[in-house]
Amino acid sequence: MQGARESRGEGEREAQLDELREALGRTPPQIPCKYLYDDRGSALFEQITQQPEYYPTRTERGLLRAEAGAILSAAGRVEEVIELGSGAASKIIPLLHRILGQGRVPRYLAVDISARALARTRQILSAEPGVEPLLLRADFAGELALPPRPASGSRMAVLLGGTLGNDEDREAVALFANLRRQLEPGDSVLVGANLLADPAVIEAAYNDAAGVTAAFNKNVLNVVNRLAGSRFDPEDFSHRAIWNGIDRRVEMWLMAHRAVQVDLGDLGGTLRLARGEGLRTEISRRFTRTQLEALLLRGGFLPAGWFGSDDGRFGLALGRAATVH
Ligand code: AVJ
Repeated sequence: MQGARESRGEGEREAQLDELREALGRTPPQIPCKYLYDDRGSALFEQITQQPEYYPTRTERGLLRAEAGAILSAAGRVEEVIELGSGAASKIIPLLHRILGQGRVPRYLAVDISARALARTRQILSAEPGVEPLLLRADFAGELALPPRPASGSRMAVLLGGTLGNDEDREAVALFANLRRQLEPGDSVLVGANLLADPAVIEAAYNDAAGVTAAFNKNVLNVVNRLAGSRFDPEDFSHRAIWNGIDRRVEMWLMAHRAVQVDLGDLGGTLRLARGEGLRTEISRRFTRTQLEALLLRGGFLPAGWFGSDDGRFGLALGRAATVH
């Protein structure tokens, strides 16, 4: 058993090294954003959500609280909520309460790539009598080993926090299509997404005065160093987050403030960057309702509800799993 576990860990590391090698080899070089979320990164992200400039979490939480009833009516007899990227599970409680209020006991399956995030999920849910959380550590972009369906009622997958914004269209459609294959007609997906807003407001959210986002961004270099034995020095890089109005997304970069040559360890070779060149560590897109509904449709979900915040900065799209012909 032990051996099997070790070889799985080793296989996982090899896959991560391949992925990093490929991403760092692009022009410009990139680090996939999921590497931002080691234990420290997950803790820093939680701190980001508490910064005054970072509006998405607050806006989405308010929206979910206000619309929980309407969302559940539109989704129809939900017995199980599957949260993809549960993190600190800070936003899902009103939905679960509403199901409890309808006299049913919701099942709550939390899926996250981070063991620390799942531990936080369990801690937060322990204050919620009547909800039995199931925890699944997995990369939800891949195949999910879902437990058997509830005996009656439907399943609702939720992807909150604007996580979808990290994906290009192709990846977003693949994510929905993959999810659709694991659901039945009548099940649904609820997607929280950032919408177009004033670029100044958006840029401020990714350049908080306290520097938490900068620390979060630079931490990814420690994650790569630990995984690959590479020798990035976070001190050589500055945090940069800019609004790209052509592709309608925030881009997070780590810019070298001097010429650097980085020994890439087990990734092999050396990464050379001139002063002012950088690595892209994240995209965070801003959508329109039409765009989101088109992505859902392409992934096999029929648009079944829309819930927008009063300030227009955030929206929740409900999709219903379409019958496959
Ligand atoms: C967790 C992906 C939604 O894109 O706003 C926050 C991550 N990056 N500050 C986002 C993030 C920088 C966040 N998501």
